[in-house]
Amino acid sequence: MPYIDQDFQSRWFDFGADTVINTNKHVRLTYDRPSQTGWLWSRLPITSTNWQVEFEFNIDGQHPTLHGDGMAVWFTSERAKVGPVFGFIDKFEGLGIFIDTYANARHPHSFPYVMAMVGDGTTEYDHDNDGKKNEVAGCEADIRSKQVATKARITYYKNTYLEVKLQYKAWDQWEPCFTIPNVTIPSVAYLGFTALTGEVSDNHDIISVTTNNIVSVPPRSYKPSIRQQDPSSSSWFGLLFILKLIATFAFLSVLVLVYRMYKNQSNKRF
Ligand SMILES: [Ca+2]
Repeated sequence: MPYIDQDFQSRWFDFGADTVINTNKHVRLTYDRPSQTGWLWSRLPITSTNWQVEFEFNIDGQHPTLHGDGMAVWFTSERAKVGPVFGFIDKFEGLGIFIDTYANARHPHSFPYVMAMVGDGTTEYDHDNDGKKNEVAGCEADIRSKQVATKARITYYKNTYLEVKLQYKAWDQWEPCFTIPNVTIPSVAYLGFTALTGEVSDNHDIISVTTNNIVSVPPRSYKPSIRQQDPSSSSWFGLLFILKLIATFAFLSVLVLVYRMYKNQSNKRF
């Protein structure tokens, strides 16, 4: 899975701050070092009405008990800015889903904690309380340093609901995290991934990102069952298939060329 081409560019995403790309391995938003922040943002906004975003990530570090601060997934009207909310700006407009690995305050639930905040462009993130004032929905999820690949699947039906499921216990076993009814994301929203370390730290990596348009209507209950995905669905990092197509096309072109040359030479004989 090549993340970038030979010019160190990705067609769909760009990255900045402390983000480092290890080609064919991951996009590392932060190293396991203090005071790091990194971002990976889609260059273009999400245009489909209903969609599903699935991404594989990895969070791990050296320290057995103290680690943080966590990472975030964004669907916001702004992009590619650096700030204090898991690496993105405060008072953002849109949806933030935070994978919070460090408890700034005491809570009845454990950490890591995955929570959603809908920003209106003016509300501040309740930093000292791990966003408790802003929390729309959340779940506990033991997603650090797992043997199984850790993934999140976010399904959005406009004005209907948004659902987050996580894979971290077993392969293809999706744990429901939360469903938010009647959530609206800005009509022009960019997809972003950011991470932040402070005094405590972790490696925060993005392994892959896939987006799909959903063309079927949402079911009445909040349990999506059978979905059809339209053929234009895109796998932003899954460029291997396209590369294979290009390679096949190039191979065929060479064949045609050789055949023509051969034919020309044959014609000259007459
Ligand atoms: Ca926190």
